[in-house]
Amino acid sequence: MKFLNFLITILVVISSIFRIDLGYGMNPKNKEVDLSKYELVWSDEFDGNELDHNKWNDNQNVNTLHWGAVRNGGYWHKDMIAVEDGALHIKTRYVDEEQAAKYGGDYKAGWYSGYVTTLDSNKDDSTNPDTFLYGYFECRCILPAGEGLWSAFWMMNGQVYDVNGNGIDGTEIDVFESFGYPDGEKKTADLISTNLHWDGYGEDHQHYSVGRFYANNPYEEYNTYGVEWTPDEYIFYINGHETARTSKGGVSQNPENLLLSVEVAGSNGVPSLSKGDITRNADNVDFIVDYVRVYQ
Ligand SMILES: [Ca+2]
Ligand SMILES: [Ca+2]
Repeated sequence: MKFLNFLITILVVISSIFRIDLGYGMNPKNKEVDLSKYELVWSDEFDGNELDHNKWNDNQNVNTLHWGAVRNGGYWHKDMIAVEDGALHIKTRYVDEEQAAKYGGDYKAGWYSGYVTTLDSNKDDSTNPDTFLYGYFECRCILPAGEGLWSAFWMMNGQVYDVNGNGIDGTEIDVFESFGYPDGEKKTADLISTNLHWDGYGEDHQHYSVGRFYANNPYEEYNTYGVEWTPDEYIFYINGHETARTSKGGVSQNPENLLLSVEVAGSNGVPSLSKGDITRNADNVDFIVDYVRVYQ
């Protein structure tokens, strides 16, 4: 029995050192992204003092997605978007009744975060397209270290809502989604999730979980998360190392816009404590994005 305990201890130590998959998630492979066939065609290094509105739209009320003020357990508002110290910050803050009243509309006291999208940014500026078709898309970021917060780097287009039995017209490509902090256990906290969605979000909704993958201390350190999107497949990367490849649903053949977002777990503006007590950790929590780069 002593020997068995010893053996189990050794196995757990070895698996944690080499991060062998014990059923929670997978490590990136050794295979690295090959950028030699690509050129950097678009990027935002977030070097200024404010969001570049030629590149990004940060107002959910003035773009064609029309997602409105309420988003799951919180609210989305452009006041949560800032560019400082060479990075985009999508903040999560508690907004009181007085401030919410100033926002008007559906805004109420609660937890606020935000999103930015290339969709419906300055349309007259051809050097900053709203959408992209194929290429390598990479984001370097630190995830927001608050329970119940859900950050993501993703792509989609309006055709994602069209139901036709495949994702060829449009697929929501979730390069990474984070919702594991701290989730009680370190082994899940370091995992990000990669997903595809197509055929809308109603009863015909299709979802493919590409996998859950280990990043390197993602709530405290910068990691890069990327997808190589070709006409034939999606290949996902963490820090330039391949995590998975798939063509599930049929690869999207239409241009898609980029998004960076933070959501609060819950519904109707009320946080879900089952997903973690965000009031314990969310104060002054930022999703920090050093850059977004597009290679084609
Ligand atoms: Ca479809
Ligand atoms: Ca930067």
